Parts: sequence; C-alpha cells; structure tokens
Amino acid sequence: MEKFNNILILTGAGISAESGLATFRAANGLWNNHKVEDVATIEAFQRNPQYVHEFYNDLKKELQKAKPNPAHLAITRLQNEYKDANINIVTQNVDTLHEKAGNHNVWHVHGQINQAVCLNCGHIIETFADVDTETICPNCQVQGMMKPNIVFFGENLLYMDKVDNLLRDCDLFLSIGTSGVVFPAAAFVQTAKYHGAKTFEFNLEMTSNNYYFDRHIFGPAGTTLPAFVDEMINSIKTAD
Ligand code: BV8
Repeated sequence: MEKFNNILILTGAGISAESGLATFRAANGLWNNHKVEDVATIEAFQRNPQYVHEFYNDLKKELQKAKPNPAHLAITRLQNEYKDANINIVTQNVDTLHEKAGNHNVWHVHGQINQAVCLNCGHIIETFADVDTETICPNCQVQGMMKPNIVFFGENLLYMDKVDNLLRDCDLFLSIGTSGVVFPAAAFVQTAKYHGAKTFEFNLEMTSNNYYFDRHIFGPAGTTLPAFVDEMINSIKTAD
C-alpha cells in the first residue's frame, strides 16, 4: 500500500451504530419517533422553537451516555501511529464520540449536539444541559435567541472553506458509515476523486455513491476499520 500524506475521513451515523445509536436510515427517517421535517428543518425551528429544543435536549441526554466504539478508537490509533500524515475527520454526526475517543482535527459540518448558537450575536455555548426559549445568551444577555448548533435541512454546512481545502489536498478519502444521500456531504467523494485521491468506502452494503469509490470494504466499521488501520500502520513499518 502506498504512503498517504493527507487523509480525509468522512463519517456518518453508521460509525456510531456500534455505540448503540440509531442511524437515520434504520430509523426510517425518524429521529426518536419524530418526523425529520418536524424537527430538523429551519422552518420547524421558526414555527415551534420549544418543540425543536425539547427534541434536541432529549437527544443530547441519549448521545451523552454513548461510548466510542472500536471504529472511533481505530482513528485515534491511525492519528497517533501513522507518521507524517495530516489526518482530518469531517463528520456529519452531531454526537461527540470522535472527541470522546481522542480523535483530533474533527470538523462537525452538520453541527454538534452539545453546542448552541445565539441568533442575536453569534456566540456559541458548549453545554450538555438543556437549552430552550428561556435560555439567556451569556455573551449578549438576550433571552430566547439560542438555537441548537445543528445544521438543519435548508441551512448551509459549517466549516465548508476548511472542507474544500481538505478535499483538494487529500490523497486518501475514507467514507465510513454514511449512506451518501444527504448533500453536499454526499458529493465530497466526487471532489476528492476529481483531485486525484484514492477513495475507499466502509459500509455494510453498497451505497448510492458506489461509482466514486476505488474500494468497498463491507462489514461493521467496528471490525473493518481496526483491521484496515493495522494494514496501513504495518505498511509504513515494513517500508521503513
Ligand atoms: C444545504 C442534523 C444549501 C440534524 C443533518 C437535492 C440535491 C442536493 C441537495 C438537496 C436536494 N434536495 C434537498 C437538498 C438539500 C438537503 C439534502 O441533501 N436533502 C436530502 C434529504 C436529499 N441538504 C441540506 O439541506 C443541507 N444544506 O444543502 O445547504 C442549501 C441552502 C438552502 C436551500 C437549499 C440548500 C443540510 C444537510 C444537513 C442536514 N442535517 N443533521 C440531526 O442530525 O439531528 S443531516 C443528517 O443526515 C445527519 O447529519 C446524518 O448524518 C445524515 C444522514 O446521513 P448518514 O450519516 O449517512 O446516516 P444514514 O442513516 O443515512 O446512513 C448510515 C449508513 O451507515 C448506512 O449506509 C448504513 O448501511 C451504514 N451503517 C450502519 N451501521 C454500520 C454502517 N456502516 C458501517 N458499520 C456499521 N456498523
């Protein structure tokens, strides 16, 4: 296996499945028995902010209990042992399992469950406590203008300038546990491939993006990713 220098790892709900968190497809588009369009859209938030706050406060409690699984931990090993490489994680997940596993360079393009943003001054708070229409922004002291720092359908993604640079520079693109149906994240592999990266997909099954991947590694990421990381680390040891 060649030595890679700039690795971009895109993750989706599937990498958190073995931590006991439901994926969106498995939940048939339901988020904790709520219809997606009732909670994960900017219109829903404007229509009934308290309802959306309560949904994410409940989800926050659930995600806070989850523990990283061997797939997340394999990324930590790769970042620590695969020498002289920039390794960035672009995640669609709003859970904090990458951070709990010790991963660094994590970019939450769909936001983070433990953050809220003030629509009055833009201040971001990090908390696992409830946030709702009564919450006062600690920065501008305005009450009732906090929104979960979650990218709803119809909102632009976060960190896209950074992601564009990572996609242009990467020589290895790993897609782990994503169905490739939510855009623009679903198109990241095309950009990486256009710029010459090798593209590998880790999933239980072929996805709608399969054409853009050079390699498909089927199976639960908690098994396939640690084995792949072993292969990558051993490949540089033998090369030394
Ligand atoms: C935007 C926050 C510009 C909420 C989320 C047509 C073309 C292009 C775009 C669109 C279009 N129609 C509409 C759009 C725009 C829309 C979109 O893509 N819609 C889709 C439904 C067609 N996109 C947007 O609105 C984005 N913004 O485009 O801005 C704009 C501006 C204004 C107007 C228009 C456009 C914003 C998208 C972000 C939405 N927010 N999350 C929350 O999380 O609560 S998205 C949500 O979906 C999550 O982030 C989640 O990550 C994602 C679902 O995807 P996956 O992560 O892939 O999860 P899924 O369950 O689908 O798949 C899991 C996979 O894992 C499966 O393949 C399974 O086989 C595999 N798996 C399971 N277990 C394992 C496993 N693999 C390995 N091991 C295992 N153990």
